[in-house]
Amino acid sequence: MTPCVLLACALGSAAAQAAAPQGAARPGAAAQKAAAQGADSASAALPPIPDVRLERILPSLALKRPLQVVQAPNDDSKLFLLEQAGRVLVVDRNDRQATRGAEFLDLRERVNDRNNEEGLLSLCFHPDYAKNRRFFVYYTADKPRRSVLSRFQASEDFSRGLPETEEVLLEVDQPYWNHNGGTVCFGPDRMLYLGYGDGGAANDPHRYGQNMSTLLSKIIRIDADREENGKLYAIPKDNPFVGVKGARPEIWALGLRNPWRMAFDPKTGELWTGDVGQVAWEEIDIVVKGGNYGWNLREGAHPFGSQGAATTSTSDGELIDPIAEYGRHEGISVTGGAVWRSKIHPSLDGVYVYGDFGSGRLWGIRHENGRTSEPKVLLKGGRSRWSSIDQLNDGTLVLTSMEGGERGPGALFVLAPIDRGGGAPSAPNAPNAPSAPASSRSGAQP
Ligand SMILES: [Ca+2]
Repeated sequence: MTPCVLLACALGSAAAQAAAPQGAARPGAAAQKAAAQGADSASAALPPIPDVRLERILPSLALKRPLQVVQAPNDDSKLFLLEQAGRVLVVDRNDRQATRGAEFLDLRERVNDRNNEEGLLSLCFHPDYAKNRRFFVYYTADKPRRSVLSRFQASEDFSRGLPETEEVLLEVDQPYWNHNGGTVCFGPDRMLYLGYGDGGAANDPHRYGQNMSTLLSKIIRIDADREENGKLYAIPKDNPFVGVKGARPEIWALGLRNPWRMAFDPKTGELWTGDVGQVAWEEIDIVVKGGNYGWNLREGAHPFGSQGAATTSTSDGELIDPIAEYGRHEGISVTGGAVWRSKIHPSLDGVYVYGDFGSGRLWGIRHENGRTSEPKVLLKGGRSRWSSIDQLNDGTLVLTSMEGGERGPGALFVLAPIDRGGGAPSAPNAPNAPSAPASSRSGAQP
């Protein structure tokens, strides 16, 4: 198994990419997509995206391969930090002295994190967590190799997640170690969404992308508050493929290669994802009900493979191109982000922030009322290895980096706009953005 074939983003390409010139933003992806949809692509009609700086938070905290930051709906003060090996730590978000988080959950004995894209990948709390103490976890396990979606309950004082309360909702066999997708989250409709990758290897060898009998390569939507047919979840009646012969009724959207992070915009209800490409194009998608995002017929907004050469639709409908994409001169493995929705720094309101795990580049993009802005490069690159970008309860974002490589300490950042008008900065003590050359990075993506 050659890593440069298997990973969307191989180590080999990471080195090559590091030598490539930074800064040459590829124009036109968003405009091209918008034009294809007949939308008004004029960025000028949308508010500008401000320049930003990164501010480190919890600077003394020791983290090992941090993968996600989430908050419980009943507590804005704490951050739950996922470590890939299977631990969840909890810390006060403003504790600049914190060196260790308190352990909320330890699933290391159940989690298989042997390979780069395996491990404890995502956690989300039930919207009624304050009442039912329920939360959901997505991880990879072994013997057999599979991905697991489980429900847990917290202790009565909410200080601990209780491993013994695990109830497995869904297990999906994983043929290979990579492309496990990875985000579980509730939508504004209180349904539970989960993104699966194509099962791994290269080229989607089993052609799961367009195969409706598997959950691989799909985003699913289930009702986690009802049980039916002997399962711990129910199928929402308005799911797009209910009653379609041969299709799993859990499916909400299809044709994703490896949706690494997805998030709802709490204002518009739109679901955004970053879908990791194979060798050429990383993409950002807005996921709609029943949407087909093209894999393995399309990579980004381009044909993929012999069958994809002239394909823009299937018998079931159009293949949906991304609203933004970038090539290997800008990065090797996209990390989908989230939309800023906060009265804190209103100039960022509505900006979707996403990054690249390999190059450390960071972008912002707007998409409103059918119009899409050009992506703006917020950070050209550096030693940050963006593993997750998550929205907190207050609508601000936390950016998680595995910087430091395999055994590095990891780091967490928040964003602040840079005031070009000469006024006081909106947030003090910015320790600044990472500045080491991109070539110093090592390791591979989650
Ligand atoms: Ca696609």
